Amino acid sequence: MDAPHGRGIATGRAMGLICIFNGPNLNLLGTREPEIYGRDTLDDVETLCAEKCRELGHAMRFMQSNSEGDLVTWIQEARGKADAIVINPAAYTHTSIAIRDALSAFEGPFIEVHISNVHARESFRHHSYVSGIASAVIAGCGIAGYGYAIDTVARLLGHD
Ligand code: CA2
Repeated sequence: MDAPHGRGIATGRAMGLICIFNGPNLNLLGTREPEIYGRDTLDDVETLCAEKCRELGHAMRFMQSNSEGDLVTWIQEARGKADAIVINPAAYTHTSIAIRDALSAFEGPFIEVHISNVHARESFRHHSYVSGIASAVIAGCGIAGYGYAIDTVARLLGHD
């Protein structure tokens, strides 16, 4: 239900910005490996996130890149602007100290999301460079995990 009891800008409450960052190959979502990632596309993920942010009265920035440097730059740019980050670093989860270092410099909470249950897959997906500094980690819930992450961010920010 939409803003029946004081949610969002209609009531004059300041909207916090949530940045949602997606790593390499997530632009292919819905085109291959539906048994692992489902049939939803990245556009569907963006729509889900936009609806959840609107419901909770947050502004949203949703981005995807196949480049590690883009992700590092966007995380740096979120400093002082975003209230929280939701990130699916995709394969960089398992390789990137640079993304971990950028996230450690972000002052707000961040949540790591994986569509699949990485722990039930190949052993190289069991280690994450970012989980140890994340406020929460969500894996194996499909694209619904992004919505759970936004709910969790709103609770952590005291905006739920
Ligand atoms: O489960 C997740 O969300 C992952 O972050 C997805 C990454 C994978 O490397 C991580 O281990 C777990 C892969 C994203 C690529 O997604 C594709 C989707 C369809 C076709 C090809 C790739």
